[in-house]
Amino acid sequence: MSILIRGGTVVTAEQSFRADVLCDGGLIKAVGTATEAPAGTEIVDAGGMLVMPGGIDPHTHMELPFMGTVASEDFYTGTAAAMAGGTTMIIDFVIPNPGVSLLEGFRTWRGWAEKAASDYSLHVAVTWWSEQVREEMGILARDHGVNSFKHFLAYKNAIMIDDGVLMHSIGRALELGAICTVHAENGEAVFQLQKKMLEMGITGPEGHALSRPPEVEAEATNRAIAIAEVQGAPIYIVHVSAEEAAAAIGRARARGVRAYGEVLAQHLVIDESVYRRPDWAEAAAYVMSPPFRPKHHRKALWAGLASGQLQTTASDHCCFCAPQKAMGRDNFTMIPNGVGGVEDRMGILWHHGVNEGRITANEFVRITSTNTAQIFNLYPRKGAVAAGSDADLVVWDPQGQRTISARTHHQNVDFNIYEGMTVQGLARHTISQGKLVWTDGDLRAVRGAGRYVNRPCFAPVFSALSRRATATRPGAVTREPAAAVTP
Ligand code: URQ
Ligand code: ZN
Ligand code: ZN
Repeated sequence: MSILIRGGTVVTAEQSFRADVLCDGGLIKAVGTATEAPAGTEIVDAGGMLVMPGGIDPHTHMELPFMGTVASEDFYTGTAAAMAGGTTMIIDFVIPNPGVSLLEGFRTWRGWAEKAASDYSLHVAVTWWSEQVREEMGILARDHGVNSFKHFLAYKNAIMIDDGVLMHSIGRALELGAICTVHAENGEAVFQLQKKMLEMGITGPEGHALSRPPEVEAEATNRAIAIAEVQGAPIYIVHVSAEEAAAAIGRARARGVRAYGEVLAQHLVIDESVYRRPDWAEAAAYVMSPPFRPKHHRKALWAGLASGQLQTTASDHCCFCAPQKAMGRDNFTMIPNGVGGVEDRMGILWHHGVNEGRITANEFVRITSTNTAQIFNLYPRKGAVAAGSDADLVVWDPQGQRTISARTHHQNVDFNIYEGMTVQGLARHTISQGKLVWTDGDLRAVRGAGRYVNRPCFAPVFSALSRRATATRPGAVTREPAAAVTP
């Protein structure tokens, strides 16, 4: 079944131009004007609208077992909601408990993700270290298309690792040509601040923010960068929320370190006042880590995205309904950390970014799709509007308006952190694998239609590093991208 998207303006990370887009067999076949369409082609009228690469969300946690419960959104409902918002691929996380085989964890998550409605891939978390972990990282990289490994410097007594594990893992990833990503908060400091809050009688959601000040994020960000830098390795910091952390990434990049930063849409528009809402459930719904910050942090995050100092945007979609959040009714440290947002990321970024003149439409594409595709070696299969790329596209209506609400969203969670916000700019049509999956409010997601997408490692740079290590102090290491990712 072929689709011709006609009359729109194609917007890529590099340029905007009038063109029709012909899709067939799950791929983009032609981008140009006066494109002939085979008989039976479905026409999508994109007049007055923009045709962009489908969003890629590099940070989601569908059906994550966490803090004694399981996230309420599963891989089917979560990818369906994502497509309703213009996102056509997610990268989720395998998070094995310490001592559990990474390969076993990977197989478990692959089973859960079978129900996905859109394409997806999986980062794998290193939550402990041994020769077995070293070995399994190699197997995952070589045989299962894993080129990114996650590390939590927070969540003490659960999945938090120490600097030794991070040092080993970054070194191993470098050998493989994979990249390490980090949740950067000093978990020991958080743990002790949590105890202090409780001893002071602060048990509500406000204690969550007070126990995770920007300083604990900045410290861990600097530490993660340093542990990568001394090995000449790249590093990717997830959910950068504090200006001090953004600055640490900017300084590292200026020194030639290949450091990347990811910003969550919610940290750009919601501030820490939510934790002071009188209704406990309303405040607890916003408990996530890093927490929402005072407003002044936003400026640095937007500036980082507009300047290229920060590269990607995500949702960190990790949903818990009110009864789950209520597990921490008397003790904020028991409130499952996580919020939704996979459906609203693109609309929030377009409205507050492009409409308000903070970023251009091309930068919007860069930070919602293309940069993620390039960093995780999915490009140009994903994150591009070009012949031969996957037909994952969004027809974006810059005039369309909608008011965000849990009453109308497609996410499987009873709360929407953007409740009541009106945005101008929305996905009018979403095409996944060359099929219309969302059109004018009609969601046609198919359970299990999604594919696991391999992400080949970059050429191992260890040899280059060892050459450099003898000649000079370890510094920036260029990552020669592997050959174009073949569908
Ligand atoms: O830390 C994360 O990224 C996961 C556990 C989701 N929860 C959160 O609060 N960000
Ligand atoms: Zn995290
Ligand atoms: Zn996360």
